[in-house]
Amino acid sequence: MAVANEVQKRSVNKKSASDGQLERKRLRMMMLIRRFEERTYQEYTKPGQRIGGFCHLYSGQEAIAVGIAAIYQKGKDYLINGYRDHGHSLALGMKARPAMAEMFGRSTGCSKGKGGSMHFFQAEVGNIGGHGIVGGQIPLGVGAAFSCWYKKTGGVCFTLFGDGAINQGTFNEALNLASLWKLPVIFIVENNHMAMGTQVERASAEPDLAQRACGYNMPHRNIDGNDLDTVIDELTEAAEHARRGEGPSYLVANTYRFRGHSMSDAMKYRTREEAEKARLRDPITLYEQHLRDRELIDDAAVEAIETEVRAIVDDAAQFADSSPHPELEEMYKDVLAEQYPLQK
Ligand SMILES: Cc1ncc(C[n+]2csc(CCOP(=O)(O)OP(=O)(O)O)c2C)c(N)n1
Ligand SMILES: [Mg+2]
Repeated sequence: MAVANEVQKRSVNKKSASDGQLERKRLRMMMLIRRFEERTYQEYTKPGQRIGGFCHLYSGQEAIAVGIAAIYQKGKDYLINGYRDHGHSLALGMKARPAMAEMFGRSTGCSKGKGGSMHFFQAEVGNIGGHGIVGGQIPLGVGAAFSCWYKKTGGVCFTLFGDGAINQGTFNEALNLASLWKLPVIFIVENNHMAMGTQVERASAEPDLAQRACGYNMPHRNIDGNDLDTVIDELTEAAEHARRGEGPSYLVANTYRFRGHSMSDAMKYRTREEAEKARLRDPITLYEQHLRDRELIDDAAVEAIETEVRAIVDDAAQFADSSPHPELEEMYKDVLAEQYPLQK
């Protein structure tokens, strides 16, 4: 796991409430995402499998989604993503029930059961998916940022993609235009160091992925994507830059995915030692320890959160399982959105 030029800017979040309520909320959200993903894994793999299709879990990368949510301005901002999208949707406020129902392909799901794991959307909060084509979302994110600029909304578009996606041609087109036109977009590479079974070093001629943005005349840096406070600080800076009209930034959030690429992955491309070492930097454990050091949380509080998120996810699974499948006539509906809700 090469993490070159890593900027470790852990700092105390000065804006947070002194009683730690905000911090506990963030820890809770990371724990909810983890629980949701682990339950999804169980539902996918157990006999009588209720979840089908492609499914990519976010376990290990939670600090990035929760860091974005900490500074995201609902009603103004957009978030666009690849297919590893459950965590971001939950962090932006999607309830576990419609999220799990979407996994089960039920009509009560966030995409009415027609999108599945890779196509979580929640248009009313600017969550514009959930995209299965690697790198396809990068220019779409620039388009959303263009609309923020054109309408002077003050919004920014958080555009997320993986380390594998930066080798797609769309990356070049999107970064160039965004910088040339100074669009309010934050490019966030979720660098889990693997694209399916291919390590970054085997796919990128320049393994320091921050260097990839050198030719686009925009701020670019590596950040510790497992440290929630660092993610928040770095994103705050990038968002202020964009909201001031100074254009895009490019952040490489270095992290690690704990599970396989998708559900059928024997993970022969990595050693047990590598995976175990990565677990030592589990973003949830790191943040929990950080809150303990600051005496903002104790055993009882952590246990209470664990119990709560378990109950939320159990309820979501029951809800999903008892929800109906979409009717056949639903098949051709929602294919084209004539008007996007935020454009009203
Ligand atoms: C255009 C395109 N090519 C290939 C694929 C198959 N594919 C799905 S995921 C993936 C790896 C992408 O890895 P990365 O961008 O690092 O994201 P991660 O899965 O690590 O989050 C590939 C090659 C695809 N979905 N789209
Ligand atoms: Mg990757």
